[in-house]
Amino acid sequence: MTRLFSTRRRRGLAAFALLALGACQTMTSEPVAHTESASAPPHGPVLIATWPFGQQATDLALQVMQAGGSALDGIEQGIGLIESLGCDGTVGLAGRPNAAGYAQLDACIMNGPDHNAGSVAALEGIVHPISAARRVMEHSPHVMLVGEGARWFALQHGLESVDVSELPEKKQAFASQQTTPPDGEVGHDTIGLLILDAQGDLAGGASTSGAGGKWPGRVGDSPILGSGLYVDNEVGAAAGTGLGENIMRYAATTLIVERMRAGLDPQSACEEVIHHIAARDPRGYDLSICFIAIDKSGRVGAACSNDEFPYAVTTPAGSEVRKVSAVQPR
Ligand code: SD4
Repeated sequence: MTRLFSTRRRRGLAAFALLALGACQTMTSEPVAHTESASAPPHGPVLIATWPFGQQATDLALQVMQAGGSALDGIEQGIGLIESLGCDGTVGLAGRPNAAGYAQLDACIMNGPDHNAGSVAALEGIVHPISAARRVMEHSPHVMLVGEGARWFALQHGLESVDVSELPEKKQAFASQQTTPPDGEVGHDTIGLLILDAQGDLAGGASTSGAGGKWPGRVGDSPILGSGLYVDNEVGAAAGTGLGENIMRYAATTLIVERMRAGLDPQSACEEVIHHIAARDPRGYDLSICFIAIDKSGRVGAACSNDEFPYAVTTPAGSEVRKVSAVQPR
């Protein structure tokens, strides 16, 4: 997976201000065996997120919930923190720009108990896309808003924004080149966060700036329900990260949840879906895709097609970054 950990641009965006958490988490542990699946503690939430920086989201989300917030509050604030920090140059407005030189952001949120969801794509100049997604879910009759309409909606709901007056010029300059944009894989990651709360209900969210250098208007898997995120309150939830084009063509997180419904544990479900995609895709296992999943009993799992994959797991009993090796091709 093409990921550039060294570039961290921070633009001093107003944060959810958990300054104590400081910089983006990058430490990882040794890979864990693929059969690993944590059991839920008898009481209390279980949280899982993509990448080492996801631990800051899971830790904050747990704090939010322990202070009386809902799982959705945990999702919004946990992911919002990563959007503010610009971790890994791949989430929020500090994420890598598209081929025309500006950030277009994707985000999605889904609530288990009422199977409701909200999503925004190709959003420009809004600091917290995850908050925009939640507003779409809670304050619109729709599930997904994109581009100008998504920005207008976010502004109507008072969400924090930055000046986008230079964007028309950038768009014009890009359009006037009349060339095909380069292939857009110069580093990308997503914060995906899944929560099983103390009542046994599930929720999930995702946010990303998408693939650096992507074509303007390109939408990845993250805001597409069933691709980058899916939650079924009867069964479990899953989130994806990696090259969205290789996730969204297979509705991959729906497949993971359905495999859990059929009886697989989250770890096996994530692995099986990578095998499923690799068996059909001309790229085989060279897919650059990774998944996390959680089931209704709090078991968690993760798998990645062709790279190591660190992810964060937090419960009231502790918080750690785990790592899985790439799945072994069949
Ligand atoms: C996308 N899946 O937009 C996202 C990016 C990502 O690791 O997660 N990369 O394709």
